[in-house]
Amino acid sequence: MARKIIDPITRIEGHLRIEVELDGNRIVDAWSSGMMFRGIEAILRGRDPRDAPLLTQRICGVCTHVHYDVATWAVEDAIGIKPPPAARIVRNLILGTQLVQDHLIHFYHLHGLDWVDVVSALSADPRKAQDLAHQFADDPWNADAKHLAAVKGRLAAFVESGQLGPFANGYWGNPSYKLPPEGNLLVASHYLDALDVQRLGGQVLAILGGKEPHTQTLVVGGVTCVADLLNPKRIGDVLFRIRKLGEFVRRAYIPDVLLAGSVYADEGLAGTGRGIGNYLAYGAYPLSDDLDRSKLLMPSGVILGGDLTRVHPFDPSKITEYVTHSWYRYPDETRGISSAEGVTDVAYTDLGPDGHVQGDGKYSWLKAPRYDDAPMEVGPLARVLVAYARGVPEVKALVDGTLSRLGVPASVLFSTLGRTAARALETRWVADTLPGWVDELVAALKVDDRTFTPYTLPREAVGFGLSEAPRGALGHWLRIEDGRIANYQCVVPTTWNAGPRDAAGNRGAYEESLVGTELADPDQPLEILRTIHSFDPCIACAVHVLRPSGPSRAYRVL
Ligand code: NFE
Ligand code: MG
Repeated sequence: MARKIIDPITRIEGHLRIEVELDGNRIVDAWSSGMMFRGIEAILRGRDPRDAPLLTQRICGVCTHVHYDVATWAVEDAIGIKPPPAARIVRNLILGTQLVQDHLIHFYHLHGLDWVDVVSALSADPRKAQDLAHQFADDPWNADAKHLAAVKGRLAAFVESGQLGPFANGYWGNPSYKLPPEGNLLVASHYLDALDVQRLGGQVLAILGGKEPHTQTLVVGGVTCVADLLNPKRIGDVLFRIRKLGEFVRRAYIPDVLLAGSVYADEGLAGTGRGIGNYLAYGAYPLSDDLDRSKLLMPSGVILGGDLTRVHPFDPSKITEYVTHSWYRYPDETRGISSAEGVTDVAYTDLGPDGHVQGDGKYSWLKAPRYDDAPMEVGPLARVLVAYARGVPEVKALVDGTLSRLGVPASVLFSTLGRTAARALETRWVADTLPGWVDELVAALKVDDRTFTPYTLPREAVGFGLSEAPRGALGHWLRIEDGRIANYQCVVPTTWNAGPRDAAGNRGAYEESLVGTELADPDQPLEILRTIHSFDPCIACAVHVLRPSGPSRAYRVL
């Protein structure tokens, strides 16, 4: 048995360390460690609850908007108000656009090169690459032979200069790369196109959100972008951009994932990277204006053991967090603590003396969230599976269409490839939905032009906000005492997926997904990157703690 460590894993946000135990080339055990230590939850104590949205948004600059959104819902939940319809729709539009932009960046710039060998693209025949593009799209994005020849020239210049820039240090030539040179050229070409196209998403966030990253037009009770909403030119600016984003998703992203799916189907069918098999979605994008947000675009639910015949109802009170293997202290570490009562008390131990994770030791700054005491995977695959199993027509059509196109059964979804494909399908789902929300907004404003619900802040209250960030289920819980925040807890997608073992020794989602994977070359652990990247790690989101340094309310980052 040999141990292998990848630290840090690149092309992600923050510092993630993965340690695996190998039996020959096969991974037999794995440990995921969040190695970054930050602070947000503790900063919020003692503050006005209305500060929570702006401060929690600073958790992360990647999912730049979601914490703002969820914190706003959480404070509104504590007050017992809902925003007017126009504000709800604007929030959906911002959240959805951010998801599309984030997923595009993820597939092309953070994950694509785990499937695509850019160096192999140099031996592609551009004319054949054009033909290949037409196999997966009627009207492929920017895929004529002349353009692809020019891209090939650009890539060759990169390589000849000896400065691969963003492509440096890849495991090029690894036998786990299976696309033909033409496929590699095509996706590499879209990699470059996506750098430009994703900006349209940022521009929509800036138009509706005032700025980007870190939008600023949400307030507890509603939104402040009133003038923009009533200005037809601004509405047109939004519509043009989200339509263009949708076009890229349909003509580049989906066909590129189909191309990859056709070549890597065996990996999916073998269940490589399957992981836990339990999936959790909180649900998101309220379509109704009742206080309970009873109608959602993305439904909530729990799938256990990969059983798509049964979706269990989601009950937020079943969420707890363990710290048995995390650098925190609980009075009783054999038990989890519910998010509403969450405790943040630092207990750093370092790893074992030999620099490796020790079996019973602490090894991560991430807590270990559990649902009904079971580990869960959250994210696009969880959302797509829950929606599919619940029979949401758009998702049924997208998933069934893709499976029949590739000639594979639904079981292929329970894999690294399935996780990557589900993200693409979800992007299409949301991108196709966004233009209709612009129409809904214009219509809603004609009936009711309120953008804000007045309220009185309670002295004592509890509340929580739940939604779906690009990487998965996101929740914020707060308790207000004497008009101030007494406790604030965030349980974020990457904590669910990247968290360590719990008291019973159950592995987290990253860890479980690696076990059983065979590495073609242990010195080039491409398969580990492929599976970990398929979750789209964000460690900035997953850890946010400070330690009090004394009796004053100053806090010191360790
Ligand atoms: Ni920093 Fe985040 C998302 C949140 S991470 S990116 O999506 O919430 O888990
Ligand atoms: Mg937390």
